[in-house]
Amino acid sequence: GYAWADVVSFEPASAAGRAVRVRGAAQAVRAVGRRVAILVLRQGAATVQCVVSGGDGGMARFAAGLSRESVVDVAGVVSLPREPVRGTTQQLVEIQVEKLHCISRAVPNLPISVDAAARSEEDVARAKAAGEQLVHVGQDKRLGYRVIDLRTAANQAIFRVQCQVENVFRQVLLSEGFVGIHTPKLIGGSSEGGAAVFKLDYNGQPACLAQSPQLHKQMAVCGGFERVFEVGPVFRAESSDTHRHLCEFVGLDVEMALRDHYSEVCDVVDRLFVAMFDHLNKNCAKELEAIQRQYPFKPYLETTLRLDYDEGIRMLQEAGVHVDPMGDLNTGREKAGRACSRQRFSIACLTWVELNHDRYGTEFYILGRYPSAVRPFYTMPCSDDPRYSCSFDVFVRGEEIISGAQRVHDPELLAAQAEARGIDVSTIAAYVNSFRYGAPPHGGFGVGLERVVMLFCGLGNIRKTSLFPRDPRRLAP
Ligand code: ATP
Ligand code: AMO
Repeated sequence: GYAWADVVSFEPASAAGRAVRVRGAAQAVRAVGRRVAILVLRQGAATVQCVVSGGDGGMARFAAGLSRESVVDVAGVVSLPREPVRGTTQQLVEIQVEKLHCISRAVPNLPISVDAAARSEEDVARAKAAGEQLVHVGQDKRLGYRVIDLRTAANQAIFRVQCQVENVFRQVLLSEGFVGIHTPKLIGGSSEGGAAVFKLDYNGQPACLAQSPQLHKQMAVCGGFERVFEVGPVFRAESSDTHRHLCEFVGLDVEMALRDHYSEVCDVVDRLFVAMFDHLNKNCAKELEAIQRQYPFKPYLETTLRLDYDEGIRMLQEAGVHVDPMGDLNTGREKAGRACSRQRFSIACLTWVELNHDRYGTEFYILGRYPSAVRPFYTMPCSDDPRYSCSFDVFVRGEEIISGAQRVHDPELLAAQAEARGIDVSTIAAYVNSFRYGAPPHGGFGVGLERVVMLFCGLGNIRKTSLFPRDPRRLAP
């Protein structure tokens, strides 16, 4: 009999001569003469060549007629090819097919081909220079047929890397005594105070989809949990299409009791992300290589740099870039970026990335002590100068991946800060009141999972790191 086998686990030495049964997608089929067909079978990111021959050529003709991406079962014997097979992940083994069944037929004219979706910009440019016509499939079309698009080697790798990011986040925090929680996503008011909130009707009461677990993760700390984390969906009614905003993303959130200073939160960020990048470089080398083949990027530099906002502004000014010392560095940067529409980053942002890279040899940095005016209502002002706040943002390659801060745990100050920002305090009364029954000083941070993967892998567009992205226009598939 033939034993079920996985393509990825074939070892040339032990697999040769084994009678196997394999189910996979017909990635490519071609006839070789009248009696032989070559079928490339794909399972996940692994591919193997199958040789269909023998008899009167009937099975080879059937194979050659299979539509690409049809799901097929082959049964046969593993053999060692005379030369390494080109274009498959299993180059040192092939299968001599004895039986072939089509399990599920794909339509003959696929809306996009996996080959075309897997092409790098360089491949297309090279072909064009050589006078060849290679179809380029745009991102929008690829996302429209995401089920096919996800089958490329780079996409298979991106979501394996994403899974590792989430896993390291949990493992490191669990090892530091944090407890995982789940907060409600249906809430009575906006948690970030911004306009970007999805409103809905909750059995007759006005309600919102949570813009972050902010209020309830703080309430969990008030509830006696010293250190909590959450992995869950975050909803933002973003109205403009950017390369880094989604309307639904996966939030990795942390909240913890503080002893002295919000730098205790930065310490957790530091340990967590250095461990994470280290883990990815060590354990996801194959995946990173597959991503790099389609989307080339520079290797990551593994140290963290910590600077205060003022120092960052000063560095930029010394480099001759004009920035408002009390304005939002992020927003200012974005506005400049928008003005020159083909350029993703402004001069300030590019200069900032280069300054840190050249002077400190890193593209990963924590910028602290932001001006209070550009931070959310729940942020603790600095005790020495309330124009500044106990807050920070974390950047990878010049773009934000994390926001964090110490929170106000005095209910009167909290209500006053909310009101000053035009928030109706009655919509967050339960939250404000939870600081009336004894509340420890605390702080935390929020990370966007898709942004971490996008920036770590240098992917340039957040849609690439969301399985089925929800952007301002896209609600399907
Ligand atoms: P983040 O979560 O990164 O802090 P945000 O939602 O708080 O982002 P800001 O960084 O304050 O937003 O930027 C303000 C607005 O500028 C965003 O809502 C977005 O619509 C727009 N924007 C952001 N990045 C870009 C960009 N690269 N190009 C054009 N517009 C952008
Ligand atoms: P903030 O609004 O900065 O902070 O969000 C935290 C992190 O979430 C990611 N992010 C997004 N990712 C994809 N699409 C979006 N539209 C989007 N918006 C934000 C970013 C960002 O750094 N409550 C605070 C966090 C805290 O202080 O604990 C908050 O939500 O990676």
